[in-house]
Amino acid sequence: MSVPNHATASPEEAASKRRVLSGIQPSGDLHLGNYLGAVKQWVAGQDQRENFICIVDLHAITVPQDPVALRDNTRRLAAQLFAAGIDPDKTALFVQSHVRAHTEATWLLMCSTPIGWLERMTQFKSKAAAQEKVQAGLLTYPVLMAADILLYNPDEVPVGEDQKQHIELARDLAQRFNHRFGETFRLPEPVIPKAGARVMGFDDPSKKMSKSAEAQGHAVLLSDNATKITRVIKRAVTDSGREIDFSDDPERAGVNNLLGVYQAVTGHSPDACVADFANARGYGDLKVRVAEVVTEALAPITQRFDELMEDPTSLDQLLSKGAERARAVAEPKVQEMKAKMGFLPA
Ligand code: ATP
Ligand code: LTN
Repeated sequence: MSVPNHATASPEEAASKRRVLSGIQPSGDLHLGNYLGAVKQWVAGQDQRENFICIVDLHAITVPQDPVALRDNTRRLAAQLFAAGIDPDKTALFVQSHVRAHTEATWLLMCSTPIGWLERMTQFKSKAAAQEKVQAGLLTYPVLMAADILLYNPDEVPVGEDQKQHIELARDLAQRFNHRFGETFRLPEPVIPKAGARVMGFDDPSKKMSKSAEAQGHAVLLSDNATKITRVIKRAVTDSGREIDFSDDPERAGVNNLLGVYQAVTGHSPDACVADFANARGYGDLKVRVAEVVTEALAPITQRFDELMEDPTSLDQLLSKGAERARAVAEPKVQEMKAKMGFLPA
């Protein structure tokens, strides 16, 4: 029996499913934060939802990119997503630059975006502070993200906590457009997972785990082997206490992060997680156990990733199939925008 294909389902079938749209940057191998905060949710929802997942290469170039590395990272990310359980028959996984409607809609939206709204974005402020020269694309990044979302009229936009402000901006832009040109966009809703919503760096639990951070010991990657995973987690920065409990005390952020990872991987309730460590002799025991559950969860993903990377042609074919499905939704939407705004039909 063939697997039902939701992303290419009949209009009636697709209409009965909630549509999900999310995006992820090809800025390096996926880490535990991406997996627990985003990818796991996409995989879990793909049977009940109509899923669109966009590899946002156009967002990646808002900071300097080496062309060879960008191409390699885009393929590696696609392979890691498929390896983590994204099923090409159920989810339209596509590359943003393959669907031109995204750039076209960005310009249309940008022309009614107040600069002040963009300058207020906390991600812009922190990324701009880290660059010697700030390019315009870094400022207009959230408008491209709004286009990614609004073109698909999604019911849900699953993201980590850090992206909430960008979704609110997309809502504001949608409202503005609807008000000025008539009902066109659904107002997007962020869906933020509770456990594992924000995984922090193992080297510095005050900073979120990030693909672009280069420090050794910062992240566990989906491409890491058991030895590396264990080494990173065993060296995780913690305080000098002994108590293993959830806490929002910044001094205890390291232990809180390890427990949060444990909770997200095992799916246990917070109380059960704390109870699991009632007899632990200290943070060493916690680290050993967290390393075990993480290694076990990632082993099959790493293996599948290696297999997929051996056949780039098939990988590219899967991506072009995803882009075709995305275009079928995004292209009519951008045409609707242009017609409402008064552009002459081509
Ligand atoms: P970069 O360092 O290039 O900004 P990133 O690691 O922050 O990358 P993104 O590509 O920006 O990752 O995000 C992909 C998805 O993973 C988003 O839904 C984002 O909110 C989520 N995410 C990223 N980092 C974390 C984290 N540390 N904890 C939980 N979720 C995260
Ligand atoms: N900015 C997001 C990635 C992203 C996205 C999107 C997420 C780009 N377009 C559309 C959800 C919906 C990030 O850096 N995590």
